[in-house]
Amino acid sequence: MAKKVHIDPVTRIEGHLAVSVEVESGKVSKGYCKGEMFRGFETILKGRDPLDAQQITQRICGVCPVSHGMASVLAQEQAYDVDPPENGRIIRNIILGANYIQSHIIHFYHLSALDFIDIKAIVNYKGKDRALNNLKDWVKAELASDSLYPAAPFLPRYEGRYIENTDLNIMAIKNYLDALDYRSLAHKLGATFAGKLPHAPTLIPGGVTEKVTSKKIAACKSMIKELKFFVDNMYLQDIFAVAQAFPEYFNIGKGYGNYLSYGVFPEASRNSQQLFSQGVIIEGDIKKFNVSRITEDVKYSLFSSPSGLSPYQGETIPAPGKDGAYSWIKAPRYGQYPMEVGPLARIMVEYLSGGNQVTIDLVDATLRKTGLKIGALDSVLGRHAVRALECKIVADRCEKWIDELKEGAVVFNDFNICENGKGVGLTEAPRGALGHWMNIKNFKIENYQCIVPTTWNCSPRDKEGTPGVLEKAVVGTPVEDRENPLEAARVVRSFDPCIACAVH
Ligand code: NFE
Repeated sequence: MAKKVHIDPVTRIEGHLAVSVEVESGKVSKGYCKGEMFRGFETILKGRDPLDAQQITQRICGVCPVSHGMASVLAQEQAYDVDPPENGRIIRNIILGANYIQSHIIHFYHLSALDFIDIKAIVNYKGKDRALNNLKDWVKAELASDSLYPAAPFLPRYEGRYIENTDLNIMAIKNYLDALDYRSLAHKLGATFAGKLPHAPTLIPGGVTEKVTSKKIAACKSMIKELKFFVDNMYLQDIFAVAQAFPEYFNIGKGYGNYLSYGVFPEASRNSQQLFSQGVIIEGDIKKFNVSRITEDVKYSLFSSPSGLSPYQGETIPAPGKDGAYSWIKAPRYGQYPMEVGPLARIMVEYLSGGNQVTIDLVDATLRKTGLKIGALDSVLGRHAVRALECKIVADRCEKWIDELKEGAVVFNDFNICENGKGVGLTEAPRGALGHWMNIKNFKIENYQCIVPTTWNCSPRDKEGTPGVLEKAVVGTPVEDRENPLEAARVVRSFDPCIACAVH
């Protein structure tokens, strides 16, 4: 008989998520993904000045605000028919690139690594590193104390099999600590042109407000070099170390194999080539993306609006207590398909469409090194690995974008807000495909709808009863101990969920 197991709350993610699974014969047979909070940004935006949108929507999240600001200015640029000049485009790529780097670093080291690394190994540290000794002394003192939760937030944790090699654990813990500084450095890199971070005031329709100076270029060059060093020598190495210790996680966490990428990091003006291309993969076939195929279902979501609406007509009417509904996350679908979004989707679209050679070569080198086939990337470790590869691709490209900046050249093109109009801004946040749909009437926002990466990945069932991507990926996961469903939690974290965004 199936036994219910609740991971509630899912810790070490952004926002409030509960995942319930049914376990039969030691494996997950069903999964339910529950977004646990309503926020209401789409309602807040109604009736406001359209130019408020890129500032207000950035407050949806502190981790991917740049992407929300970008989606909002792209929607407005379509409505006002304006494009950024070259310098504006490149500055945006650098700010967004820096945001990817910090987001991927925090996801691996500070949110996911403790699924695999044994933090308790620190008590056996014998070296002279000051930070490690500080951590060791603190953990020992905590464990000897009568605190209710000693060594929180590292402990308590789901118990199970963690890395057993002490040196490997210590190396990863050292990188965990260093990653705090590198993440901060990535924010400094982005803030050089963002004005400040995490919420970037510089983003406006038509470009950015921050000018290019030789001093800023020099500062950015030195920061990106340091970040590249960390990504190449620590992040990628730690991912391979985890992969060697847990090879079975290339077979756990398989999704539908349907991928959606809107494309991101334009390499020339609007609708031109992008570092990561736009595309859709359904049942192994790469297809041209068609925005009109996107709709949202709410049968199992706590909203009273009808299912199947296009986001331009989308409604957000909360209905707490709705019969049969179990999540504050809507269920976006492409046609009838639940689509996986994120680094895996971007890399799969790029690889299968024969796109950017740098990406293809890096994926091929990784497959050679691990002896895996491309399909194995559709897994827990595959998602972690391609996120790290993507971090490298973005960091390397960022260095070149900095070289392409032109001191003193214009950073924005002027525009007029339209009296009536509409626009969709499609971009890729670190966690995947992000769209903002905006209707303008009498110079005010009439309707605003966001479909966010974690809304795609963590959706509940749709009107046909088809489970969302994470709900599908967790099925089949072996759970050794129902009191410690560590294996299922690893599947959940591989998606890097952000529920703050998903429930927006
Ligand atoms: Ni709140 Fe986000 C990203 C967006 S996730 S982190 O990346 O958009 O849904």
